[in-house]
Amino acid sequence: MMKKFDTSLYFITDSTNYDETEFLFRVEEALKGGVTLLQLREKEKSTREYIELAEKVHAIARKYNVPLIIDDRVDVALAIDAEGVHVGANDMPIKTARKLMGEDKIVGATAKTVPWAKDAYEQGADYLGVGAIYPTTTKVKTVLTSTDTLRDICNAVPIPANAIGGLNKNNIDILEGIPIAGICVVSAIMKADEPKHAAEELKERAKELDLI
Ligand code: TZP
Ligand code: MG
Repeated sequence: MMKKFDTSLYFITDSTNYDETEFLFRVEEALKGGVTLLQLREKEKSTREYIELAEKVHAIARKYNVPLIIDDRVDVALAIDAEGVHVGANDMPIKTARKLMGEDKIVGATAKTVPWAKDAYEQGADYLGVGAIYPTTTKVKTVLTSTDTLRDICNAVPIPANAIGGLNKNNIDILEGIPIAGICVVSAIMKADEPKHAAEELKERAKELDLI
């Protein structure tokens, strides 16, 4: 079965510092600005709160035909019938996530080395997030990944690989010529004065550079 998803402008949310109304507004603005894939990423919420927010975000994403990926939590993804889940190094093993989610759902994984990327692919990952390319201000346990490693990963696996970490419209030129499928951002859109405009500008720049 062909899963249709487009990782070219992958927006990962962070609700920290926003009330729910403002958060949902920002998410919708980002979708209006051309985000192609959306991830809900919550680290502090209770299971109940995560599910409630995920349902609201899912309803918005559906209006724009954008698949919703849930970070880390297969249970939350299944509970709201999200289109997918993203698992990192300390989350559920990819093959377990795949087994629980089924073949028709999107399972994304994090990879920072070529062997790790190949293993993720073999375990059934549909796409990879690779980084951090630049230091990030988003709360995450990560280390930097070089653009050489990013290029090697893109060439080593047949699934889409996205760059992530500290990326914004002024610094994505570093990715020029690397066969990524797209870029993942949190802050560049989430914390922008105007998330819609930020998404539009980022997409424009990525297209100019022939990244997407
Ligand atoms: N994984 C590696 S870097 C990162 C994640 C989740 C955060 C990216 O956030 P930002 O704000 O785009 O740097
Ligand atoms: Mg995770």
